[in-house]
Amino acid sequence: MSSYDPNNIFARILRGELPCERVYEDEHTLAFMDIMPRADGHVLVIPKVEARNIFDIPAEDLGRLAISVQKVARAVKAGMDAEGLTIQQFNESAGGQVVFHIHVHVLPRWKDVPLRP
Ligand code: DGP
Repeated sequence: MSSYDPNNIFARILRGELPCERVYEDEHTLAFMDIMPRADGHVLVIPKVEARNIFDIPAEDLGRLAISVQKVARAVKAGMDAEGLTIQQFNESAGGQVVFHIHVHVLPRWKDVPLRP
């Protein structure tokens, strides 16, 4: 299995080396606006633990991440007045992952409005 690269973009955001538009933070997780939004209000939720993707994140941290995703999902749905929500999470290049620090996409949705590519 591939290893964790501590210089990936989200690790650098966590260390404060790169800026982000922060929308939620607690002891274990951080949520911020996606720089290439595929929907208005597109948020990313990440754990603070060093984990590449679903294959190496410890179960306890995955649970904490899920709890934050639910909090962010509820806030984003209300804040954006969305009709629904899509949650996506990609693993390894073949699975569509580009940034190799595990993250969850929270995408507000409206009927008949497709996600942008
Ligand atoms: P993926 O690994 O396929 O889930 O895609 C990575 C996502 O991260 C993509 O939607 C764009 C976003 N992204 C990439 N670089 C940055 C960045 O520097 N800042 C922010 N806020 N988002 C980024």
